[in-house]
Amino acid sequence: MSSGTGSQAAGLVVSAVFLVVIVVSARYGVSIFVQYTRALVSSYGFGKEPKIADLVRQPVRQPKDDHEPAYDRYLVAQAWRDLRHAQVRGLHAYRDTLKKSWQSIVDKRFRPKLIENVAPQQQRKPRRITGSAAVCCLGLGVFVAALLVVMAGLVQAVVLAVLAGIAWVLLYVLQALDIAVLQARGVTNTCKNCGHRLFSVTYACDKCDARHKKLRPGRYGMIHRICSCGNRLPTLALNKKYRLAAWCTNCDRPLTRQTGGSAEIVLPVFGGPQVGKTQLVNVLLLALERLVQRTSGTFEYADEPTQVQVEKIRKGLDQHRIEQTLRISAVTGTAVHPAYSLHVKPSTGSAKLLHVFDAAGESFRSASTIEQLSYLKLARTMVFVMDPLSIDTLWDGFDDAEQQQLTSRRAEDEPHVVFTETLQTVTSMGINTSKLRLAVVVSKADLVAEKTRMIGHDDQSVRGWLSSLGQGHMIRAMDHHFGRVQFFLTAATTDAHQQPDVSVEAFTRDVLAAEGLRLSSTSK
Ligand SMILES: Nc1nc2c(ncn2[C@@H]2O[C@H](COP(=O)(O)OP(=O)(O)O)[C@@H](O)[C@H]2O)c(=O)[nH]1
Ligand SMILES: [Mg+2]
Ligand SMILES: [Zn+2]
Ligand SMILES: [Zn+2]
Repeated sequence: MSSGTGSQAAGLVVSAVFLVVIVVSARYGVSIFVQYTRALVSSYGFGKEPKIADLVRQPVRQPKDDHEPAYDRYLVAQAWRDLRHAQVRGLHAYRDTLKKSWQSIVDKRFRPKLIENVAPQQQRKPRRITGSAAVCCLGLGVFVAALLVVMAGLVQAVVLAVLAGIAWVLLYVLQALDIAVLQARGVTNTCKNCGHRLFSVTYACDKCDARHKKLRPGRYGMIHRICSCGNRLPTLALNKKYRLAAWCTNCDRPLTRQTGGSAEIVLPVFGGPQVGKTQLVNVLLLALERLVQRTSGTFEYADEPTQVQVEKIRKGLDQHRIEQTLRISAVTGTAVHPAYSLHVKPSTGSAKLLHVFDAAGESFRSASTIEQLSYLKLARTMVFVMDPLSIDTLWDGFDDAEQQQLTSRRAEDEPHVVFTETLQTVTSMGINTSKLRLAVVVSKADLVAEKTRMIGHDDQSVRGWLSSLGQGHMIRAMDHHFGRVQFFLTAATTDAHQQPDVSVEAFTRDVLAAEGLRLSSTSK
């Protein structure tokens, strides 16, 4: 036998041994890894016996700090709990399979079971050499399986992290999109109670009333979130979240229905005490309802108080009772009256949420109440009401009997005094009046009808009449400080058929048209 063939044979033996070692080790490694994978698959809810992780319920009905009463978004928390759960179960499977393989080697090779009724010398002998080889193969298999398991774990974590990253970017994209759409449509959130414009609003769950302070795409959900009660809430205006009841984040009082769903018109009505602001606003509400109906649009009170107030006016439509109702609301009102709020959807064009603020003239005089006039900053049009009876030149033209009769309805302060005070207040609030429209309403036209019989109700005629009464200086000041000034002469009364006077209707139509809400009956 040559040394050549000898070394060839040795080479063959080594190769054969090597192959056997590889095959046996691979068998151990694969069986461990297969068991690990099975455990993973069932942990993620697949297969015949799924064993998913428990959903962690959060007892967050009373949220603390910045926690919202809602479940975390899947990729924020539960996904990582699921991953951990799957890995733990996978590793248990790994350990159990390893134990079983070890036990079987021990049983077969090192401590073979005694066979009953067989003589001791004929019992199976321990085979320590092949046993040790099997242990080595098992060690190798375990090592390779460990590498695979670590890699599989890493891949899962990386995939999850990438998904979470994508979701995180998407959140901001969604948020930005929602804000952009709202801005393009001119949608804002104004509190009718405190007069603040709000950047964020508190929403209430429509099932359990839990308050959600940051209902937008975020850690609790993308386009929806699950409230702690299990109810699904939309997180975007695009998703109509404005249909939920909402609360002001500034004064904690309720916002009008569907705030944040349409563009808003903020209309402050100001002037001295007794000039006729409240009466004008009330008749304006009636006029608006009529205008909308006539042009086949839709009209809806945006909240209870507005509805109640209008019902009151309608019930007491004979003049005496109107005045009584008005007097009550005028007395009980503090510096800040909650606005009257209405949703108006014209037959053509987009819907608007209109807030009419009846600003008590008195509040313009006190620095402490000016704080409460923040809604003035939101207005594009201001309505200044003045009582013609308070112009001395006109008043002196009435005889004693007439004066006696009218005196209870006359405002004391002369219009130019009130206007100057108001202008000072508005300017001190940092409002640039040159960008604003000013609608000047000369009220109580019915009471001065005798004096205005020859005078038209259009802007130029009213200006001419007021100038003739010595008000030219005030008119020039108005034109100087405001962007556009338009004069109206109105009788805030209703006729025998409970219809508002045409003068208020014309005023309402013109002022709202300038605000982009067209309600002209000719366009029917
Ligand atoms: N006849 C008539 N009376 C009016 C008119 N506007 C206001 N009044 C009366 O003037 C008084 C003061 O009105 P009110 O609206 O309470 O004034 P405010 O203090 O500016 O809110 C009340 O007696 C009203 O009935 C009007 O256009 N015609
Ligand atoms: Mg009033
Ligand atoms: Zn809820
Ligand atoms: Zn508020």
